[in-house]
Amino acid sequence: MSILVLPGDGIGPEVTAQAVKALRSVAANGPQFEMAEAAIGDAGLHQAGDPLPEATLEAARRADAILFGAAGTYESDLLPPEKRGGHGLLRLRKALDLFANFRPVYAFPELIGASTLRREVIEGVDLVVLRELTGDIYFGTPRGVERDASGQRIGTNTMRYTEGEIRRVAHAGFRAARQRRHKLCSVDKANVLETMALWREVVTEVGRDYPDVELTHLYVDAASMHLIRRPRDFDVIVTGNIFGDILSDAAAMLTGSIGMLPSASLGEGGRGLYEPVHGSAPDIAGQDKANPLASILSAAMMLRHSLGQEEAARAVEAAVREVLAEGYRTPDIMEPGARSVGTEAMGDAVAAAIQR
Ligand code: GGG
Repeated sequence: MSILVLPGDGIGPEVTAQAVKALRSVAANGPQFEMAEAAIGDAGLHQAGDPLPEATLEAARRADAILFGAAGTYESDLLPPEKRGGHGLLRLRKALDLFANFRPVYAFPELIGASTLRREVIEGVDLVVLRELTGDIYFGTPRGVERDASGQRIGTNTMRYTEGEIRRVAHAGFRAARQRRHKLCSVDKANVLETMALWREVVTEVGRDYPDVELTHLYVDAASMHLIRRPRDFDVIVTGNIFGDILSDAAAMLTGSIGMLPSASLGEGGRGLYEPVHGSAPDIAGQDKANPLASILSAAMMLRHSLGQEEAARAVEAAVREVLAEGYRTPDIMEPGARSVGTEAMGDAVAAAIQR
């Protein structure tokens, strides 16, 4: 089983190192992995002049699974698109056609006290945001910045989805709902945007193949309100690229911190890309402050979905629960009376718990 590790930028390398530690701990008693590392994001730009170097893409195509950290920094965000670290990640997802990004939002009972939201709202939250990942305003053309006749700059992006792109992610959503509580909520903005009217029409058509799944529709504005007001009512949410990006960050707060949210980006084959939902957080990079649990939980998703190691995946998830129950907390989830630890110590604690 081959794993390509792409640590990336900012806190990416720190949190990914802890996930690798967890995988090595798993391998000590069980499945063996071949791990290789490559550059992406600003790191790719510095090393090979490209945020997605050809060698990295080739290695990604060969690997059974990819463990990704984070890409981009504030500095590169202001450069032309081909020089932005974050675009290396977008290009990688697109090149591998990883269109279905599953972002589980689970409120660990041990962390209810760490959340700033009321206990009665978040207790029992267990939902999945399924974000379409290879279309939408992120990739639609025309795009760019140009000048009009008066010399004023105009920025353009285009929200675009083909019927086929909507259909395949809708199927992924219905299949996921079938594995869970049989409820799918499709989120769009069909009252204003043509692209999203098509989205709603196609999801409704696909829904006829899944009579056992209860399908509902919400506009994204209403969905963001209900997600905070009554999150337990949601099971699987399927939505487009930009709405999924925003809604999942909001939903992260139901768990206590965005540092708790893992993700799996899957295509039609078994290969997947696994990454924490959070970005590179350059403001806390190199300070041993970042929460590595989202990265470690992403490694658990990788074991389950791409490597066929269900038992190992459960062992990693159980280890995370164990360290939370023991009171280990990074700064983002700190609460009175807990054991304050940094990135490394949290990774060590999880690796040790996997051995027990
Ligand atoms: N680990 C997630 C990450 O690095 N995010 C930074 C980024 O560029 N994200 C773009 C996106 O997810 O659409």
